[in-house]
Amino acid sequence: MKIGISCHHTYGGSGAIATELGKALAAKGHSIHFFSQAAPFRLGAYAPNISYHEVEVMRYPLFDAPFYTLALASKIAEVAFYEKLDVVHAHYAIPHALSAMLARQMLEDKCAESKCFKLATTLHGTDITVVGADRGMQDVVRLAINKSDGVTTVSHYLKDETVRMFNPKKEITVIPNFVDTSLFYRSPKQEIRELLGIGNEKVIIHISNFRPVKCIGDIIRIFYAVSQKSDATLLMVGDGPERSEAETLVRQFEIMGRVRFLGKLVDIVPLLSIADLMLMPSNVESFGLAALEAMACGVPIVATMAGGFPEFIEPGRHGYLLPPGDIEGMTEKSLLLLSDHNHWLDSSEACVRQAKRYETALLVEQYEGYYRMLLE
Ligand code: GMT
Repeated sequence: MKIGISCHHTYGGSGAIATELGKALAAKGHSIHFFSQAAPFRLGAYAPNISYHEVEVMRYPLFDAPFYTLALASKIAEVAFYEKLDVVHAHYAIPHALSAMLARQMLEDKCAESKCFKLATTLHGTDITVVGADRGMQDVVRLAINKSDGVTTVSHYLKDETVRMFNPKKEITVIPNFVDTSLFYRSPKQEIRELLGIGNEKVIIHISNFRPVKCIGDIIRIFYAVSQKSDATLLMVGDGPERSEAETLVRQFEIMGRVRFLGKLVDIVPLLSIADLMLMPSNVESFGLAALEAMACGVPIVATMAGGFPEFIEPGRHGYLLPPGDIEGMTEKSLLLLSDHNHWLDSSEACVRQAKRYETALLVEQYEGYYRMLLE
């Protein structure tokens, strides 16, 4: 198949899933065309069957804000026509699904309706729960959903939320996030510990784009309480709007020596491989790709009973799920996992087994089947 993939290039789950999907489809022989504002952060080196089309936005003094949505639509229309794309897969409702919809309208006179590409849209989370909940954005998100030929969500939670908020015309299919366990597996390296100046203490990790939904302050509060009773280091991977407040909190708690802010990193496996626990106290999380990738590396999770987490994290088996904001509960469960080695080992092994149920190859097959269904 010839497939266009439109996604965010920035550090985040939707861009990661879109890029890994495209790379896996290309490896199976499909022809993949990525559309983005800059190279998606997980694209990596050249690979056969992959073309990346950078969307250039025209700047003109009259335009206050550049028209990315329109430039993306033009680019999709151009490539779809010349490359005869079968499917365009938009990741995140706006602007990607909307631009693809516009591209189709641009092609109306050029291709017969039956020959034009099918539009698949994957909703990832904040496109519904945050952007979609904004009154000014609701109608445009609804349009993007209803004009897609098919819509998927990354969890049952997100499907239910989408139905509740938008009552879409078509049935939504759930295709969860996935992880390549041939790349994400535990392989602890002493030199990584040395590089970070970590001795024998426990390692707690958090990876995200530090947006308000991630409750970054709660991570610092939980870690502070844990560090009063257990020798531990906290690795904060990623960057975003909540980082400086988190750094201020670290200074207030006087735990600067125990917390490392490492910024945005692409190769996270070496860090996950030395981690004993991942903290994800988000108040909204449609799936939680970072947690799945950590589980593949044998890292148990302490997260919230929110969104899609309960769909793949079984409390007591793969870590623990507590109500959002329950700092005390998350501290207690973190200490439990860090102090009981046999319990940690059982959880770590169960996490690896669970992650294998979300193997990239299995879920990529589901997407291929989904595209075929749209083309029939
Ligand atoms: O919030 C992020 O980490 C990025 C965000 C995005 O939209 O790029 O991630 C969303 O999509 C991921 C991939 O499907 C999901 O695993 C995340 O749970 C989801 N984030 C939220 O719902 C907050």
